[in-house]
Amino acid sequence: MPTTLYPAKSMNPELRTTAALGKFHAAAQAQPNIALVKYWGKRDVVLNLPTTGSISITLDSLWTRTEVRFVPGQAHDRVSLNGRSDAAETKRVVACLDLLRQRAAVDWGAEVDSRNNFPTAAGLASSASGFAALVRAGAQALDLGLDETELSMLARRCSGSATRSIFGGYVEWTRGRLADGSDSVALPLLPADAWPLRVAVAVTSIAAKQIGSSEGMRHTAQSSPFQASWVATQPADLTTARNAILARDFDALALVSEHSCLKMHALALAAQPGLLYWNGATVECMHCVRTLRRQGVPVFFTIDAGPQLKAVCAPSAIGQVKAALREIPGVLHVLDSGLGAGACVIAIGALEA
Ligand code: 2P0
Repeated sequence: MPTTLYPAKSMNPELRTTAALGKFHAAAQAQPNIALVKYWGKRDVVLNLPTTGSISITLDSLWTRTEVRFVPGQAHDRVSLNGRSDAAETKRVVACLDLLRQRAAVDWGAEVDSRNNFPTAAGLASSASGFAALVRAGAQALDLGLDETELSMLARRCSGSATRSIFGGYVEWTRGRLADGSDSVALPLLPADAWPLRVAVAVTSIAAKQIGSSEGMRHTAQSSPFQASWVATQPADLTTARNAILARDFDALALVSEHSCLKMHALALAAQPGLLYWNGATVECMHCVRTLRRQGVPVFFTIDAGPQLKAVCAPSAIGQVKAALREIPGVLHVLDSGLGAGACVIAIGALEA
C-alpha cells in the first residue's frame, strides 16, 4: 500500500471531493468530537446502546484519515494504525469490518491504513474519529449507499462516541428506547458555522490510559453508588444544553457542560476501586479556566476519560486561553481547534495497483 495517499490539497476541507477511486477502495476523514453532556454507560453492550443520551461538538483541526481496500478472495484483514499493528485495536477494527461485510454480503478481507494527527488513546476521542472514518471509508468502498443516519448507527456499533463524529458542529446522540437500537442515532443540532466556538486542548500526558472507556463504563455501572442519579439527571442536562446551543447562550452552555463533566467524573471516582483519569496538571487547568471565567473571559472546561483538559471558548478568547493554559506546569502543549464538519470521503487520486 502506498504511504503518501493524501495530496496536500486534500488537507483543505474546501477542496475535498470524491475522486475516482480504485475498486472497493476508499479513504475518509473524520474529526474527534468532545462531549459537552457526557456518555458514560451502556444499556446494551452488544449493540452498544447508551444508558443516556449525549451532546457533543465536532472538531476540525484534529483528524483521523483512514483508507480501506476490500480484496475479493483475500481471507484476512490487515490493519495498520499510525503505522503500527496492535492486536486489541485490530480486533475492534475487524469487528467493524464484519458489520460492513455483513451489509454488503461479501466475505472479502480488507487492508486498512489509519492515521491520526493527535495522540491515540489519551482521552482525545481517537476511537470516535477512528471508527467514524473507518465506517465512512468502508461503506464507500463497498458502495453501500448509506445515508448519514445509517452511517451513524453503524459507527455506534463500533464505538459509541463514533456515532457523533459522522456529523459536524453540534450533535446529539439519542438514547433511544427500542431494543434493536434503531432509534439510538446521532442528529445534527446546529452547524459549526452557526456558532463557531473554539477549543483549546491542554495535553498533560501522551501515555495511553490504563482503563479504556468501555471497561471504565462497565466497572462504573457495576460499582458506583451514584449510577442511578447519573441516569435520572441526564435528561434535564440534555434539555438545558440543547436549549443553550439553539439559543447560542454561552453562559448556560458553560454551566451545564462543566456540571456534566464533573458529574461523570464523580460517578467514576465513586466506583470501587475509583477511576481517576486526571493528573495534577488537569486539576490546575480546571482552576485556571474557572479563574479566567471569573475575570470575564467566556471559557469553560470539559474532560473525558483521560488527563487532557478541553477549554471551550468564544473565538475572541482563544489566544488568552491558550496562553494561560501553556503557563501551567505539566501542560506539555496546547492544541487549538475550531468546530468542523462530519466524516467525509476524501480525494486520494489514482491508486497504485
Ligand atoms: C463521551 N467518552 O461522551 C464520553 C465521555 C469518554 C468520556 O464516549 O465503549 O470510546 O467504544 O462506546 O466511544 C468514550 O467512549 O466508548 C466516550 P465505547 P467510547 O465522549
